[in-house]
Amino acid sequence: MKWFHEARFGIFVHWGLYSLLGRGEWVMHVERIPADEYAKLARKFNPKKFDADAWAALAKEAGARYMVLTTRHHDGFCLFDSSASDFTSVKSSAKRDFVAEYVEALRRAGLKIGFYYSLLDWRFPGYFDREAHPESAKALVEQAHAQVKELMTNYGKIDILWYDGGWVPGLTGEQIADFWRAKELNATVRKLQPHILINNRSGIPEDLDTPEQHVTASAPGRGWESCMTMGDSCGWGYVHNNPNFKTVPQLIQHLVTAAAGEGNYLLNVGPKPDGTIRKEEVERLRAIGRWLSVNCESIYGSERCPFGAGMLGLTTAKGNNAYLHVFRWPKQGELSIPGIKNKIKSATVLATGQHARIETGSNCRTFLKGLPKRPPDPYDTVVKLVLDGKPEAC
Ligand code: H79
Repeated sequence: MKWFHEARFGIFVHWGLYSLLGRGEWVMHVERIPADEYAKLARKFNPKKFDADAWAALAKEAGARYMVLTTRHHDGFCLFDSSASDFTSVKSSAKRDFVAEYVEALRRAGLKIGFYYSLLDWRFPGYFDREAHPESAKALVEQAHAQVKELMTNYGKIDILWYDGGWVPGLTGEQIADFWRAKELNATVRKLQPHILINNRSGIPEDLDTPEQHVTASAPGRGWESCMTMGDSCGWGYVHNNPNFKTVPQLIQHLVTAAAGEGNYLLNVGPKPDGTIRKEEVERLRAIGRWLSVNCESIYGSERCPFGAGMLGLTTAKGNNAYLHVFRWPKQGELSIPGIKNKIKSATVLATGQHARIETGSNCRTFLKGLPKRPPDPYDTVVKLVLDGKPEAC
């Protein structure tokens, strides 16, 4: 878990046949497109501009430390070579193993490597009705075992296995793990990839909780990672007209909220069918990267801080340092922070290097003065507090 806690920020990539339609990754199911009709998209999926090095370079520019790619989503189409299925990018018009290209590019860039894999596959009637189609249900589970083994065997060291689609109609809790034979599967995964982190979506908690579309911390000591879309929540895959892209400060606040709870933020992009990443996403990732280049020490390897930032934002910590994340810079440029027990040795604005004058009042009140009236950083001004020991609240 060490690298994972150091990382704090990853990029999720949803990309597959559905990208061609531009109505999100659920389009086949929601629009009830028959499997044979949907499969014809494989003939059109030939992304000439796909460049895994460009994806990796953008992730690095954003300050992310890892990526997670949909090696296969609920439609069953694989971006990798599989002996368990013909419905793959290798056996259709592209004739490329995109997972292999992705892995090689991430390794070159020094990024950690995550594989998203959907256990469910809408093409199997046995997924929807196990009793009517027992053979299909059995084949579905066998395919999942075979493909996870391929992914864990053919691409060298993999850092995260991100299951999804474990949900099975009518089953709950342990029944889900039993249906997928997840205990057996994950034991095999760990034998093949001893260092891997596995998420909690195969019916077994494993290493990581995965809040989706919200940032909510798990109990201290438990690994967690919030995944979110940049635009409307129904579209992880490319959505042609996506009118509600979050603003840069919203995205930065999500990242800081995750870091404040000792968790990670997995921010999604949905590349276009040609493999390029749209302007709206590129711009936002670059802006986050610019912010992180100045403020990274408050994020990477962050710890929980026992005191907050009052009305102004959130706090993170590391060792004897606390970081005030001021999202809402106050009118007179004087910060009022309640609840700090420590003696503060210095208070510095990371964006400008300016030192604040420190005054303390009764009731454990701290005032940071002499700062500008306008926010030094329009997104989140981080003030680093060097303390006399580990942060303590009063
Ligand atoms: O891969 C992404 C989603 O496709 C997947 N998990 C993330 C990481 C996911 N699987 N299930 N769900 C999300 C929740 C299901 C939401 C739905 Fe809908 C509500 C499916 C149908 C109605 C949202 C709205 C998606 C399509 C319409």
